[in-house]
Amino acid sequence: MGIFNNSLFKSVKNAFDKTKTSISEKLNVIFSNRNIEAEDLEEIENILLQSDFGIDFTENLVGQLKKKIKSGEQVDISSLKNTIQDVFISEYNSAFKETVAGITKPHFIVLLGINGSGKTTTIAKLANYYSKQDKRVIIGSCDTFRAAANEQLSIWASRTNVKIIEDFSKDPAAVAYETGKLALEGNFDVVLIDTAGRLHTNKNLLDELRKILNVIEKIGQSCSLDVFLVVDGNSGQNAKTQLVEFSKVVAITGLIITKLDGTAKGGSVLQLCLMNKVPVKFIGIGEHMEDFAVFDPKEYITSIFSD
Ligand SMILES: Nc1nc2c(ncn2[C@@H]2O[C@H](COP(=O)(O)OP(=O)(O)OP(=O)(O)O)[C@@H](O)[C@H]2O)c(=O)[nH]1
Ligand SMILES: [Mg+2]
Repeated sequence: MGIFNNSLFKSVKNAFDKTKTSISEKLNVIFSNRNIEAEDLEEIENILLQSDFGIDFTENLVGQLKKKIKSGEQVDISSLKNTIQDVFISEYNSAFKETVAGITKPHFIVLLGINGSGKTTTIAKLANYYSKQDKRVIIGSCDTFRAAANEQLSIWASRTNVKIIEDFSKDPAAVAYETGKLALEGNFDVVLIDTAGRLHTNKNLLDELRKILNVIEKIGQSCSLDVFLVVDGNSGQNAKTQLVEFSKVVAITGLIITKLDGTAKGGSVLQLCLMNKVPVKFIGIGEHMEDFAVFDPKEYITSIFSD
């Protein structure tokens, strides 16, 4: 499903405005009236790195531009932007060839990530996304630290047909168990598990996370499970560390990158997904329920580099 043609969501084009300004328009200013020469490549490299496009991608791109220039091809601003888009799409497609996994009901989705990355907000967005598709959704609120912060979610859930399970007297794994059990008994389609924010360095909280996942794997043996790391799009290089470190503890099946509405570092999306071969599934582009989109690599790169 495309991100621009889905009426459920706000257009994401604007979300990448800052990134677009910081890269695409910078390139326009420099190269609008002349072709790109070999001595310009370092500057292009710097511009891409400043927007967090990452060293591997940038080097690959510059290598391809170098070849084109050497062979006598004229490279202007529009062929530069086309090459950037082609390199990204080809890297993305070769990294994620085999990601089409089957879904067995109920589908469990566990969100994890550091404090404040946007997990609870994203749980509400996902619940809204699936319930609008007439899926029966149940939420397990396995964050027993932030009862007050989750109140909003409960109020919202009580107004919709989304069921929410929370019990702040129980440990998070017990809430996950209760949610999973109800999901199976009640024939739900999607089970969303919110977890407390944690750093990869906090052993107790990582043990707790493993416990939650063990419970889910046991109770949902025959069900499909996704574990999504929720990353703030502003975290730049730190997002890489989060992905690498959390991956050592749990098998992360996808990324959700939030707060892309406020960052010029939209390039980090690309770097994160290509680096660890973990696909980006959804993006957050604002604080409201509809400020959310399924990630589509082609539309993402086009929204930054098309004029
Ligand atoms: N602009 C913007 N703000 C967002 C987005 N997603 C979440 N936020 C805001 O980020 C802040 C933290 O969001 P939460 O959903 O509470 O984050 P959390 O990961 O659940 O936080 P903890 O449970 O404390 O770890 C809130 O003020 C949200 O409104 C987004 O896509 N864009
Ligand atoms: Mg939360």
